[in-house]
Amino acid sequence: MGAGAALWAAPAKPQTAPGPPVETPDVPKLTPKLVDGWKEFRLVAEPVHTEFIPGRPVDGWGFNGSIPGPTIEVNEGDRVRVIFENHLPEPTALHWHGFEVPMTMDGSVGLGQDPIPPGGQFVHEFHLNQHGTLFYHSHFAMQEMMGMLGLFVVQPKVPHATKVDRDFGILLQEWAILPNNTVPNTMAMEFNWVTFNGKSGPDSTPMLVKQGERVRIRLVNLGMDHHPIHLHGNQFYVTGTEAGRKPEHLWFPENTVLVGVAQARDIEFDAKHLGEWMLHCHLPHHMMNQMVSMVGPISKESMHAMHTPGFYPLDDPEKKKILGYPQDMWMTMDSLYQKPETYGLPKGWTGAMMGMMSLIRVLTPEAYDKIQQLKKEKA
Ligand SMILES: [Cu+2]
Repeated sequence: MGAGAALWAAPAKPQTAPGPPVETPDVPKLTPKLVDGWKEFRLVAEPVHTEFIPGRPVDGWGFNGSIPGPTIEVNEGDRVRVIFENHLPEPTALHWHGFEVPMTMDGSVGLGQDPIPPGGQFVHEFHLNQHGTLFYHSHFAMQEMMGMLGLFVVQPKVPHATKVDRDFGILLQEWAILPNNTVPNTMAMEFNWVTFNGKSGPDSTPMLVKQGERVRIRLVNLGMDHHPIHLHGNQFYVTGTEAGRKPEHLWFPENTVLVGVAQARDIEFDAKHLGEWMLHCHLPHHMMNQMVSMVGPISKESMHAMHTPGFYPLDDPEKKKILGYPQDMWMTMDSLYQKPETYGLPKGWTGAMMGMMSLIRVLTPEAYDKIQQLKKEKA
C-alpha cells in the first residue's frame, strides 16, 4: 500500500479481512506508481484494434491499447492522480462516473473544464472518501459508443461484513458493426454485437471459482441498451449500486438483475453447486453475434449441424460454408477457443455461447488447481 497507507484510519473494529483484488477477465489492470503519497496512473485515450471473437476485427477507441480501458483499483482514503493523455484525432475529456470530486475534476466539458485537444494532457487528482464500483468514460457521447469506458473500483476502508473469496468486474457494451466494416457506427440505434469486457461469447474468458466460495460480480453498463443479466443455477443478492454498498436489510434473492445504462450492480452469491453456469444478458438479440439480415442461403453442412446432435462439421474450417450470417445458429468451434480457463468443458460447449455471455465455472479443488497449473505453464 506504500505511502497511501498513511491516509487510512484504522477501522474501529474490522469485522473481516479485506477482500481479494478485483479480476476483470480479458481486461488488464493498471498498476500505479507511488509518488509522494499519491497513487499515480497513466491513461492514454487512443484508437484500439481488437477482436470480439477470433476473426471479427474491430477498430474502436479505448485506453492504453484496450477496449474497455484497463481496470483501476484503489482504497478508500487514497489520493489518486491520473495523468490523462489524448492520442485521439479529436478533442476529448474524461468523466469520473459516481465520483465525489471537485467540479474541475469532473470532466464535464463546458462546465468544469475545457476539452482536451488531440495531443493534449490533463492531470486529474482526487482524494477518494467513498467506496464501490465506479467507472470512467469519455464525456463525449459518440466516443462512449466507440468503446471509451473503464472500471474503477474503490475498496472500502472498513471491510464489508460478508467477505467474498472472488471479486470479478464485467463491463457491458454494445456495438453496430456491419459486414465488411471494422469501425462501429456510433449513430446506429440497433446493435449487432454485444460484449462482456470487450469479448463476445464464446471468447469471453470464464470466471473460475472453487465450490463453496463466495463470489461477487460487479456489472457496469454504458451504452444505449439496458441489460437483464441472468445467472444460471444460483440465486444471488444485489449488494451494491453505482453509489456503493446497499444496506443488508435491502437485499433479497434474485437471479436476474437489470443493469440500466450508466448503472453498476454488484451481485453476491455462495457458489454451492458444481457446474458451468452461464451468466448472460437475457434479451434474445443479445444472445447472438453479428445480427444482420440474411444475405445468402445457409449451406447444407450448417443445416445438418443444426439438426444433428453431436455432429459438428464447423469445427473443421474446410467445411465451414455459411453464405449467410450465423445469428442464432448452433455453431461449435471448440478448437478456436482453447485456453486454460476453458479446459475440461464438454465437447460442443462453444455452440451454446454467443453475445453478452460468459461462464462461472464452479469447480472441484482438483479441477481448479489443474487449470491454475495450465495457466502457469502458458505464462
Ligand atoms: Cu442485453
